[in-house]
Amino acid sequence: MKQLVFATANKNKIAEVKLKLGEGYNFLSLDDIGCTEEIPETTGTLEGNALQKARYVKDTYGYDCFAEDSGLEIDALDNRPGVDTAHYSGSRDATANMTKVLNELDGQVQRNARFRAVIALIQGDREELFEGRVDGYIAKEMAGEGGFGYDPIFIPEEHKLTFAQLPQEIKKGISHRSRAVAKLVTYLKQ
Ligand code: ITT
Repeated sequence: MKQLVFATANKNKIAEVKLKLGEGYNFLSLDDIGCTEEIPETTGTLEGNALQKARYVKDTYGYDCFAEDSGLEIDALDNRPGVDTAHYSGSRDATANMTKVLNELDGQVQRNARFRAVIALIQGDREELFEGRVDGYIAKEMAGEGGFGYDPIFIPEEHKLTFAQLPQEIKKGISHRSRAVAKLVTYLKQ
């Protein structure tokens, strides 16, 4: 069976991806390969950071792997928080991050936004990128208990509820990550 490492420390991402990858691959996490250090994400783009993380794991540990970088891009904020999504307020605290976004959009009518995910896959010396996105807008206030990160303030355009209010099965069906993963899985099954 082929081995593939998912280079993320985010357990929510692992749970979302694991089911989809299915059989045929022995799926390993960073914990499984003993990688506990913080992997650098310093390129300034989602594409660059995803590649940077995957190359780090390939170069340091030797495994074929994929890494994902995702972020929230808000039109009225010139696509911020973007690559800074995970620690926009200066910490990784989701409530602090969402509060910063809501304050910056205070009084703003144009609230269009998107989640974007980029997956970088390295197998041997081949590198591939896969992108997924979901369009929507930023709610006026936080709502809902499900999901993680910015889910309480993101309303996907095909629904009237936030990702945190929607059943997680619906979120998983339309999320940026699931769309990027679907492309990855199609590629891996070819
Ligand atoms: P790794 O780098 O270890 O993969 P991370 O949490 O640091 O995990 P990112 O650098 O990709 O992940 O940061 C993306 C951030 O974007 C994440 O921490 C969340 O705050 C937010 N985010 C990504 N996908 C999301 C989703 O489906 N729902 C809500 N917020 C999300």
